[in-house]
Amino acid sequence: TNPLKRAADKATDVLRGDGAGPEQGIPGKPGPEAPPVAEPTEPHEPFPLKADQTAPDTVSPTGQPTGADQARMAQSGSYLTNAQGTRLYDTDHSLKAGPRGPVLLQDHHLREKVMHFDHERIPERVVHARGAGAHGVFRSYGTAANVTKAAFLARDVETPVFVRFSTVLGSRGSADTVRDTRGFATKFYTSEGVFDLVGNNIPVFFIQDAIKFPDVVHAAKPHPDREIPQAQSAHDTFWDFVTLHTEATHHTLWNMSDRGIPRSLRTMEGFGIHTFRLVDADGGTTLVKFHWKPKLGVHSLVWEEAQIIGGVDPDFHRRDLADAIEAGACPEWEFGIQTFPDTSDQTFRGIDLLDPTNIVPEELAPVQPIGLLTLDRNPSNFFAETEQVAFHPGHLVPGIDITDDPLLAGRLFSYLDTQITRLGGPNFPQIPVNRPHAPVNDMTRDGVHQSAVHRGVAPYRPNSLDGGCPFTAGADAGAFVEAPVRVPEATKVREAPASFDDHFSQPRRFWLSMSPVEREHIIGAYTFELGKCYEQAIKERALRVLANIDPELCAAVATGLGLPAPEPTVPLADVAPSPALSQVGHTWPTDGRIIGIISGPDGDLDGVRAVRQEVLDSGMVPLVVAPRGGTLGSGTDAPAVQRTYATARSVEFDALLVAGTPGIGVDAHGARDAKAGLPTDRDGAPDPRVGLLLAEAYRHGKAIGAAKGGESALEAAGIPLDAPGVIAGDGATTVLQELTRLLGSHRVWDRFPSTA
Ligand code: HDD
Repeated sequence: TNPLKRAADKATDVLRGDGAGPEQGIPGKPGPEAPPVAEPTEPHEPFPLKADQTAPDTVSPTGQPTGADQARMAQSGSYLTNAQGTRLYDTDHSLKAGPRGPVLLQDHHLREKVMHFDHERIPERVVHARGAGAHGVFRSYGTAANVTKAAFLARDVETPVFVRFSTVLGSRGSADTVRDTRGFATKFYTSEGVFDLVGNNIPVFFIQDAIKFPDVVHAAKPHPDREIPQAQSAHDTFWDFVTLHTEATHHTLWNMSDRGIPRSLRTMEGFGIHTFRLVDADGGTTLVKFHWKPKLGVHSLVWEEAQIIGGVDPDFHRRDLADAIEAGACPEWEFGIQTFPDTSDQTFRGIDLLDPTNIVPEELAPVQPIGLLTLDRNPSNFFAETEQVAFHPGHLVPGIDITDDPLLAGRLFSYLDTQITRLGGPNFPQIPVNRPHAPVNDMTRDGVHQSAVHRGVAPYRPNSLDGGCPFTAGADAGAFVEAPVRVPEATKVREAPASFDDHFSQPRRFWLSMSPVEREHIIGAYTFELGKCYEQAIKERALRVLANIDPELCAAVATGLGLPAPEPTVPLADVAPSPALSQVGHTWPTDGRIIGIISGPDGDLDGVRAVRQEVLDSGMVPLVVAPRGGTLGSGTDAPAVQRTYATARSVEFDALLVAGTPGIGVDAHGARDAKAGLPTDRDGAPDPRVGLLLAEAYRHGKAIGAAKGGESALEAAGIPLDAPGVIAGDGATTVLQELTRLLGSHRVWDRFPSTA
């Protein structure tokens, strides 16, 4: 149990006294029977400091170092105090004129406590408000050392990182599994300063110029009159914008694909999107695109799962990430770069590298691994770390520079600006999670929330009063020096280059690269989203856009909407598919996969025990699902029950195994057997919630197994025992082996109608 809580409970008990009035616990005024002083019996040590929370090199007014010690000050000592460090004897009652009398204005503790509470919320991020973060480490292979002088990319360098994943559209409290782009922002605390890679799980963007960002966000956010729908793109204003503004077509298509509903944050790719410029030690430059490749593979939910989870467990992704890290199944991504020569036209094989709606297929420019990211520590305080972390694409280090992508240019302005509103002033780099691990010696001073006490009298250059310090460094001493790139002579215009005008060939490549089942999902997503729109004109316009991607896609969605399919208005692009874009057809590790083992008190308990152990031994997670909580059966080795028929839902499991007879559980209200409400001709049928578990898992293409009589539960759920991915056998562990093999492909793809 939590020592903090125990101490707090004990202290409260002591203060309350046994039958004594509240005043009897006041220190110094003991009642006759109460102990004289409230002594917490198990004071806790200060929380351990985090390496990433060391502060700028400054001193406090008392000459004590701040920063590291300041972080410790956040919670220290055994006694409850006010914000000024004065100990409190009671924080549960306002100061009153007698127990039933009016509250006194002079209650300064009440005033301070409520004042702070009133200001606990800060503005949520205008986009990417819903997020989850984790600490980790980046280990560099050194394979990029020939193209960049960035110290953290040299061979075998370890750099602490903080990563924040997010959805884009929803508010802070919105559901995790909505159809949306996911943010993938990484803060590298390098020895040369902070480098932020502020990317997404989709390699292209809606717009080519940052000046359109307010438009796309206003269109995608809830309607301004009723503020609905929350965290959805399935509404008129979104589709109005993306069908009028066809440069959004490529990103929208990715959103409508399985990429828009990741299975887990641990199974998402990440992309830097823009083309960046790497600079080597001799000043040579290379254009690159950054990639994060998850070791567990790229996996998604199916749409029905995503919708169910939105209600059943809105924190699904956040919980999954934190649980995995806590269990030691630390997620890993390989960092990679696609490299391109830094030519004057900044194109590669005809693809404009400055257009952020373009990818370069991996078949044309392979992703070369340059390091490994491991997330191994959960934040200890969500607000302090995940909420207050502030990313900025302009946080660059020597060896990594920007290009003239017009989307990136606007971002360089926007991210600093937004932190001033969100974090209340310009000193947000001093917030612990934002502090660089390299020494900071800047000449910015003062401002709201200044927490450094700077030394010296001359925060300006040149100066003589501080001995001319600090000095500027040259490139040879680790300074960030902009790559001396030639800017073409030109006339000021508000225009995009003609090469930005092709809005359909890249989406067509994506569509052609999808497997049949992925195409079916895309058709389903467009049909759903456009079906939620009210305006006929928007649906018709959307179909005209789809016709320019592919007639088959357009016709299928048109059928679903009950509208005629229009003809393309541009010639269909002749592009080769990029197989790397498909998520289907690979085999992946099964680490961390969740196996639901369903059984009842009369089930195959030996089988449950054996399967549980094998699942654990192979790095997966067993969850025993049974009619009631507690243990399954009796005896010291009776398996513990993690989910009951009332609390389990299929969406949590990657595969299900029924070991023997599942039995009947208590209904959701705990009042009676679930069977009691069933018609008598269902007597002998398993619990209907087991049927729902199995039927959903079957519909969602999950591997399902049954052993020792569990087959009858499958049959009762209408699942054919000879269907693809359904394994029936006598030994539970033999069935498990087959299920594990199937899990390597993530789902039983053969079960989806389109591939039958
Ligand atoms: Fe942005 C947040 C990713 C274009 C303006 N953005 C934000 C976050 C991510 C991205 C992952 C959340 C960071 C966090 O976890 O704190 N944004 C992108 C990508 C873009 C992009 C990959 C295009 C390639 N963004 C973009 C543009 C603008 C912004 C063009 C403005 C002109 N983005 C912001 C912002 C946010 C933000 C308003 C909100 C909170 C924050 O910055 O710190 O400034």
